[in-house]
Amino acid sequence: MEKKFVIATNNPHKVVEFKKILAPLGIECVSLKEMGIVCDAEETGTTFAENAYIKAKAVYDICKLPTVADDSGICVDALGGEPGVYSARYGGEGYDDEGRMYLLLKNMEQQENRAAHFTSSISCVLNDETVLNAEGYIFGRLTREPRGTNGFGYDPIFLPDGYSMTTAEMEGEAKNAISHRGNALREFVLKLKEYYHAYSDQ
Ligand code: ITT
Repeated sequence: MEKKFVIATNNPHKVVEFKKILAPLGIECVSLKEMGIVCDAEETGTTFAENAYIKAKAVYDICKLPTVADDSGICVDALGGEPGVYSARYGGEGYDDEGRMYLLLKNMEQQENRAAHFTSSISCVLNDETVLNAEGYIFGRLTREPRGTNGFGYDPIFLPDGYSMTTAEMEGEAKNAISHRGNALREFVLKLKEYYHAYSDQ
């Protein structure tokens, strides 16, 4: 089974999470930085899955090594699923992660329905013929104030169902055990194993 993957992301927080989630499953992750690859593919898709594939394929085309990408975001029920695939670009230019988080809180000020979920779509370009996909979710609600300094992005305002801590108050391992990215990557590894099982039986 392939055990080494290039991680097609420019987000250093994702790199840390990929490594922590996949190392115990026997998979080594190598970042773009470690590979000396510069690639920032334009995310022209309208779904998480499309954008994940665009990012993985762009890096695979450069290095021809098994490559995995994540496209993710937070979907808020009261906002009809926004910011969704536009989570990293919410509010347009001029906002950083913190600015986007406060913008979301502001846009949610009048809303009593705080339900939200994160989605992570994983695309793995394994070779010229094979692409594996997986998706994971975590459901919860938005707080009214940021809490915690771990994680990134919208973590300080996301309270998972059944927990009293935001994902930014959790230690990395606790977040990864229940997160959208953790769930998607664990499904991806199952699919990878199935693929190699079927392949080795042929
Ligand atoms: P790459 O495209 O290079 O992977 P990115 O950060 O731009 O990096 P996305 O396009 O997938 O990645 O945008 C995802 C955004 O959704 C991210 O910037 C955060 O704002 C938010 N997000 C995704 N996963 C998150 C998580 O686990 N915790 C908090 N916010 C998250």
